Amino acid sequence: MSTEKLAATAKAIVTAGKGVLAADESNGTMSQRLESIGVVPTPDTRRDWRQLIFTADGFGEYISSVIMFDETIRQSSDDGRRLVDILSNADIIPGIKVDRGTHPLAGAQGEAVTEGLDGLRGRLAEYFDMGARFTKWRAVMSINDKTPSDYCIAVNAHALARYAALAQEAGLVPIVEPEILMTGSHSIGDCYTATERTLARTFDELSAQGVDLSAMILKPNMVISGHEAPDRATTAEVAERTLTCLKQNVPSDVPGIAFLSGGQGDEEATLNLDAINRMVKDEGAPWEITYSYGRALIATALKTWGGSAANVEKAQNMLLERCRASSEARSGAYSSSGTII
Ligand code: 5MM
Repeated sequence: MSTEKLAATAKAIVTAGKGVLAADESNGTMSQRLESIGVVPTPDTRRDWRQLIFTADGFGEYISSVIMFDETIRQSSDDGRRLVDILSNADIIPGIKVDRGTHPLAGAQGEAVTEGLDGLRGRLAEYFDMGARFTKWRAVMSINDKTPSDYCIAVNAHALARYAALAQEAGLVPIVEPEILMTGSHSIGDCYTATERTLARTFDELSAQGVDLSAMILKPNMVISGHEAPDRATTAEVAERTLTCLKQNVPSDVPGIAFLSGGQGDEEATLNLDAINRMVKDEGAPWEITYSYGRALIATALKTWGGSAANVEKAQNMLLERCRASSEARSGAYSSSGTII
């Protein structure tokens, strides 16, 4: 596929007013989420949940693209339509998570490396044939007094770049997700430093491995205090530190940045994205800035559903409400009262 076509898909993923839904929970994570609402996890109940999301009327007004897990891209709705076709027919770009999760990094106590490069070329070709047009790979780094180590950042950056190069070769736009976890009591300053080191190394590797930056999307964490930090930074500080860190470390060739929510509450993730985009309105930025949220979009809807067919419409409305709020925040026009300002 031509670079122009890939770059056009990347731009479509971050198109004005829309963002990405990360519905790529692996079976283990999705099963835990279902158990938390009293639903027995099976392929069918996981399918029912994804079907509820993908068939929400008006979902495509706010969502440009959806990241799926391997099981989902192979499934059909209860009336026999392929889930991937339901997305495509609604003009939503189907994507697929291609990493195989995080594993302990040898020689680095408590740190992890993301695996999944073996056989990746073949898997990418299969996903392209199934209708996927973009992919995602997530690396995770945590903050404590010794981490993230240079070693952990380097191996994950190298793997992210190898994945991204293979994805582009297969005609798929790579979403590159280096995540600094919010777990812990670290300060926003510690998060800034870890994010900066990780982004700098990741873009070094992407360039060294010939990845076309105009045909990829960056999915970073916001620069934010740890969950258990005694004095968590304000929304204004998060916006200021995040935008500064990105401006210093993300080349302007990249068309878009789509944040993960990382365990922020849904309202917190919305307000922070809104504050960042308000700053962008004042001072400008070279990239589109949007969302690629998982938990921040689905948490309330999942609880509302509770596995009952009777609650599907109510849950879809909750989902659409969070999508609409994120869409407004993506333009720096969110007010928690729900009015666009
Ligand atoms: C949806 O969660 C994804 C991870 O699931 P597994 O750990 O089960 O593979 C994850 O990759 C997600 O896409 C990102 O972390 C962003 O999700 P959040 O919930 O942080 O916005």
